[in-house]
Amino acid sequence: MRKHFLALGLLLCGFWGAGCHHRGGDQSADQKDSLRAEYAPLADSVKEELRFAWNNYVRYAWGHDALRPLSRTPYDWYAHSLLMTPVDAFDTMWLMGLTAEADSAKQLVLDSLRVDYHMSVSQFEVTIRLLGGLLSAYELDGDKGFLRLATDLGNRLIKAFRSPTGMPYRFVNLATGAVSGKRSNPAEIGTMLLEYGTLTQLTGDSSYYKTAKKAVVTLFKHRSPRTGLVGSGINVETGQWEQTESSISGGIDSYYEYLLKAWKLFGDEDCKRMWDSSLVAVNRYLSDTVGGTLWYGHRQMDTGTVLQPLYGALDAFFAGALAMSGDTIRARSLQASNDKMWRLAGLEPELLNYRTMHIENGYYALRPENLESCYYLYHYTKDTLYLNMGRNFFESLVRYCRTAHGYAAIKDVRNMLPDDLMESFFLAETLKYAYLLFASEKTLDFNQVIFNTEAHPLRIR
Ligand code: DMJ
Repeated sequence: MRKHFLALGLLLCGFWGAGCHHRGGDQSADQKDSLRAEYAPLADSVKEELRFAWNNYVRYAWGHDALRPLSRTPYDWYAHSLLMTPVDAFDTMWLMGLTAEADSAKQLVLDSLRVDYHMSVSQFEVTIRLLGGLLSAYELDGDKGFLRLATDLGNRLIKAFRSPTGMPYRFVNLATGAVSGKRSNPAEIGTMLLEYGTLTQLTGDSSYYKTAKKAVVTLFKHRSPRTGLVGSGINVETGQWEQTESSISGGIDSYYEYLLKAWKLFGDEDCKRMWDSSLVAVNRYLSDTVGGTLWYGHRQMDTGTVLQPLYGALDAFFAGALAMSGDTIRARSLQASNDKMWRLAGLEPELLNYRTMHIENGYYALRPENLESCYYLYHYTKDTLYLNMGRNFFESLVRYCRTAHGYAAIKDVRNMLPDDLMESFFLAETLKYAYLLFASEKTLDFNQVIFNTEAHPLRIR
């Protein structure tokens, strides 16, 4: 492994496109791509909005997990802060070339992040935001302090997998390893492969990936023998399904995403087989075409019976996954639906009945998935349609969600009233994908990385 670290240090500059001096974000250097040059001012605007969001975090929530922009107060998930926003935002600022801001986040994280508090945390949220953020920070910046924190955190989180089935409990106490939350779901069981696999590659300890993969294989084996679908609630002690509603929505979404991405990131052929087989089931039973428009709804996992024609902001990731898996036709079609969902009220709702087009839940949490898919669609098709779509998404974010002291979620897209929270994923994901969509491709070499579900780029080896 020692050899590996040396090699990594030497290679860090070359793998990230922009090179160490620029730290990314130098769109003007992209002379060859005149179309991209037209969008460079938009990339600059996104960067300014990130700076604005970060400055308000610094001013009103420094040292805490997130900012409440309306009350100008900090928000913490648990009794102690885990510095969600600085960890989540670091790589975005690094890629944008916001050097001073990235340095301040780095200092805060290295000086004060503690991962040994006596408190029970969501192993899923802490894995995707913190572990993913620390690993990506290490791969970009090279400071071993990030890797030390990531390894310490990984060693604590992995205790969540000590269940009779090997599928992780939902919560783990960072200090004691005590677990709770036996009723879990595919997303919270299957969204650790990329982070644990990267930790394995960086430390040489194979147990991280083995543990995460065993849980995913177990979950996959519990799919319905008849349809191949998974449900939305499973008991990790007994392996019994407790909620049999199947969808690509929240609670299941990133389980599928990681099957595909673990194959891409690690070349894991088992994951490819599980993805291929899951995709057949999802397309067969969950896809639903209404008046020529493609959606993915909710079905009973064993019978495929239609339960609800629901689709929402979280489901929007699937267009990008389809594009990444090579199905550009379905990907384009689904991204057209994503755009339609966004335009319905001017911002996308959390949940939509796509048959009646009635908004069932109008909350908008500053979610990234629609912009994320737009970024993938543009990458794979180079169709300017997606640049224009992304421009509209970004402009409506500025129009409706920007407040005097940061960006705010929206209580209901039918009245656009702001809610007092700026989630860390707005800085990790939403603005990162917007920036990468408009910026020079030299900012980040797409073919060298796979983004974890929180948009932290992890390097393909
Ligand atoms: C993020 O934390 C991740 O993208 C996760 O996979 C889903 N929820 C949020 C963003 O919407």
